[in-house]
Amino acid sequence: MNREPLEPVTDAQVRAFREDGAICLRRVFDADWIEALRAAVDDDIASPGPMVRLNTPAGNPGRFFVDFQLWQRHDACRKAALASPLPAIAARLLASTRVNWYHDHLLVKEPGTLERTPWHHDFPYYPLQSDGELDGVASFWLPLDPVPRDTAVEYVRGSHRWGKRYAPKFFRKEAAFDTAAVPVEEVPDIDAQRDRYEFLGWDMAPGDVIAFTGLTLHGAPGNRALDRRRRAWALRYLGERVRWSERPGTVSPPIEGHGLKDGDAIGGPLFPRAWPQTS
Ligand SMILES: O=C(O)CCC(=O)C(=O)O
Repeated sequence: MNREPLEPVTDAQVRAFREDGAICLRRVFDADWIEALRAAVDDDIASPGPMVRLNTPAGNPGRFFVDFQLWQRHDACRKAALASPLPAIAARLLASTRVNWYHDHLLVKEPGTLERTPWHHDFPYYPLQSDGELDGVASFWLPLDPVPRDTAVEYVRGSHRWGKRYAPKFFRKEAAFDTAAVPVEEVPDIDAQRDRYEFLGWDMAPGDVIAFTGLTLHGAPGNRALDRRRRAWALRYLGERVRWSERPGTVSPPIEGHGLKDGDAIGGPLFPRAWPQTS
C-alpha cells in the first residue's frame, strides 16, 4: 500500500484547488488500497455504525446508504485516514504545517438508485470556525468503483469564493437543520439555471480522488446504471487555523465525546494529528 501518490501532485494542481475549489488527482491509491477499502466498506454495509442513514425511501429501487466514522471500526480505513498519501496532500493544499483528521463519510449508491445528493457545501454542517484564506477543510472523494462523469459528484467552479454560507440540509428529506447559529441563506436552485455556472466533474477510476474545499458547492445524481455500484468514501482534514465552534442545534456528523470547547484548537483522540505523520 503506497504512502506517496503514484502520480505526484503538481504545483499547478495546488493552485487549481485554491482557484477552482475542486481538482481531480489521478492514481493516488494503488490497487491494494482499493481492495482493502472495498472489503472494509462491504463489511460496514453488512454491519453499519451508529450513525448509519438510509436515504432511499422504502419501495424505491437501489439504495443510497450513508455511514460515518469507518476509521474507528476498520483498520484499512484508519490507515487510509492517517497513513496514506492523503494527509501530506491535505497539508499542501491547505498550506498548513499541520493537519488533523476530522471525519469520514461513506456514500454508496447501489445500482438503480434514483436519489440525488442535493447541492450543498460542507462547512456549515460543521461546528468549526476558520480564519484561514480558504476555510481550512480539505475533503477527498474516493470512489471504489469506476464512476463515469454523469454519475460522479460535480462541483460548481469557484463557488468557495462566493463568500456564502448556505443552510445545511439532511440529504434524505432535504429538510433544514434545526439551528439558529448558522446562516440560513438557501442554496440557489443550481439545476434550474445551469447555464449560469461552470461545473467541474470527471470520469473516475478507483485510485483517483477529487480534492475539494469545505465551501465548494457540490451535488451528485443517482446511480441509474443497473450493472454498476457507486461506492464512494469521503475523508476530511483540517488545517491549523481551524478552531472548534460550539453551537446549538444540529451538526453533522454528530461526533460526541471530543471534549473540545468553543475556540479550542482541533485535537485529541477523535481528531488526531495526521500530518506531520507520527508513524
Ligand atoms: O457521494 C456523494 O454523492 C456526495 C459526496 C459529498 O457530498 C461529500 O463528499 O461531501
